[in-house]
Amino acid sequence: MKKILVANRGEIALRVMKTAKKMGIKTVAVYSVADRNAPHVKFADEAVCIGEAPSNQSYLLGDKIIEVAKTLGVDGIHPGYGFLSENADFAELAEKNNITFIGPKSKAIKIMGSKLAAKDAVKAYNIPMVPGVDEAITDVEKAKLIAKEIGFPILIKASAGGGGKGMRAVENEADFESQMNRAISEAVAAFGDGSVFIEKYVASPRHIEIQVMADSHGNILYLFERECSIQRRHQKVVEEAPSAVLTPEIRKAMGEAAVKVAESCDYLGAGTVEFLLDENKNFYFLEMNTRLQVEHPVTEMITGMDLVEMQIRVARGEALNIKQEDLKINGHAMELRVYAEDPLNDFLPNVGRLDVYQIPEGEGIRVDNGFEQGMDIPIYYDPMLSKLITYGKTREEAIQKMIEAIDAYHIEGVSTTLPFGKFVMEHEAFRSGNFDTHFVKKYYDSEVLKAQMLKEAEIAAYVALKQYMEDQKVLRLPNQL
Ligand code: MV4
Repeated sequence: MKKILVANRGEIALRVMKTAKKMGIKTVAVYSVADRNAPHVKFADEAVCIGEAPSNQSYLLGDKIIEVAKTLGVDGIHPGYGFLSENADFAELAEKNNITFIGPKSKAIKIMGSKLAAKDAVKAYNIPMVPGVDEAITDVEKAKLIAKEIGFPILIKASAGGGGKGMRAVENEADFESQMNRAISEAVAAFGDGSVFIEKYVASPRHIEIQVMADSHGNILYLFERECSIQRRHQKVVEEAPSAVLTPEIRKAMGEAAVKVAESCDYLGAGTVEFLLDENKNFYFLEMNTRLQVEHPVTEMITGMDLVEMQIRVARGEALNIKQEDLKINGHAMELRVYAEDPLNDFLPNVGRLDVYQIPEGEGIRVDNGFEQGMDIPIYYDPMLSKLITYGKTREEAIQKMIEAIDAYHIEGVSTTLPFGKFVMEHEAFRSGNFDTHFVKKYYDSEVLKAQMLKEAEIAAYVALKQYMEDQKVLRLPNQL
C-alpha cells in the first residue's frame, strides 16, 4: 500500500494520516469548501476538493471519492468514523475498483448494521444477551405475552437503529401496544425498516465496550475494554481504559465473547463490541461497531499499540504479529471529548471563531486535534474540536493529569465542554468509580458548574491582581530612586 486516501475530516483525518506518514505511505485528503484551510488538507501530500460544505454534497459522496482515488492512483481508503465508515455499499464499491477498504468486508458491516441480523449471527456462539426476543415482532399480542414473561419495564428497539436511536421504554402492559405501534412507525420513518424487537430494560447499566482486531489469517485479538458510561443523550463525553470495575475474570470473559462476535461475522480489522454491564456485573452483548471509534486512543495508551497501523497492516493482508498473551494493560487512560458546545446552555453547539486556541502539552498528555487558533468552526459538521487524552500509572493519576490539562487548555471565542469535563473529574461518584450511564442526568447541574466557574474566575482575578501589585512595586522602584 503506497497511497491512502482518508475519506474524512478533522482530528481523525489527521490521526490516520500521521500513522500513514510514519509507515512511509503517501496520503490524499478530500475536503469540502468549508474545510479549504483545514489542518487535514494542509497535512496531506495531495488534497482534492470534492464539493460544497454540507456532508451530503461532499464527505458522503462515495462515488466521487472513489473517482478521486482512481485518478490519483490510490490503493487504500481509510474511512475514519462517521460519514461512510459503516456504509457497506461504499466498502464494496472501493473493493470493486481494486482499492482496499481499510475496514471489514461489506458483509460484516451489513450484518452488524442490523441488530437482528447481529443477534442471528452470534446465536451459535453462546454470547450472553439481554432477555428478550431475537426476531422482528409481527404479532403484537405474542410480543405482549413475552414482555409479561420477562417483566416490565422493557425496551423496544429498532433493528436498524443504533447508538440509542430508535429506542423506546415501556413501563407497563397497558402502554405496550401503543408504544409498539409508535416505535414501528418511527423506525419506518427514520430507517426505512420497521423491524423492532423487545428486550428487558437493564435499569442502571454501565456501557463497556471491547476493542477487537482481526487479520485475514484467522487471528482475532481483544485489546481490552473502554468504559463509556459518561454520556449525554447517547453522546459519549468521557471514556477511559481500563474500566474501574472489571475483574481480570470478567475482562477475560468479555474479551473472549467479543472475539466470538467478531468470528461470527468473519470480521477483519478494528471493531468494537458493545456490552451492558448490570449491577451484578453480568454482561450482555448489545451491538458491534464496525469502525475505528472516536475513543480508540485510550486503548492505544494502555496497550502501547497503534490501532491505525494495525488496521493498515491487516487490510493489506499481513498477519497480526502478536498473540493475546503478549497484550497487557499498562496504566490508565482518560479521554475527554472537547466539543464546541455550551455546558451552561443545554450543550447548544457554540460555533464561531477560535480567537485563542492553545492546546496543553507534556508528559502523559495527548491531544488528537483538528483545529488551529484563528479558525472558524464550520456549522456543517460535528462540533468536536479535539480529544484530550491523559495517561497515568493509576486511575487517580490519569484523573489528576486530566484536571491539569483542562486548566492548561486555553480556548477563547467559543464555549466548550472543558469545564464540564472538570466537573466530571472532580465529582465524587466519578472518582470512586461508582457510576453508571445515568451519571450526567443524575448529577450534572449547570447552575453548580456556573458557580464553580465563577469561583475559579474570581480566584484567577485575585491572583492576577496580586501579581499586578507585585509588578508595580518593581516598576516603581526607579521613580523612588
Ligand atoms: C439498553 C439499555 C437498557 N436495557 N438495552 C443505548 C445505546 C444502544 N447502544 C443501546 N442502549 C441501551 N440499551 C437494554 N436492554 C440501556 C441503553 C442505554 C445506554 C447504553 C449505553 C450507554 C448509554 C445509554 C444511555 C441510555 C440507555
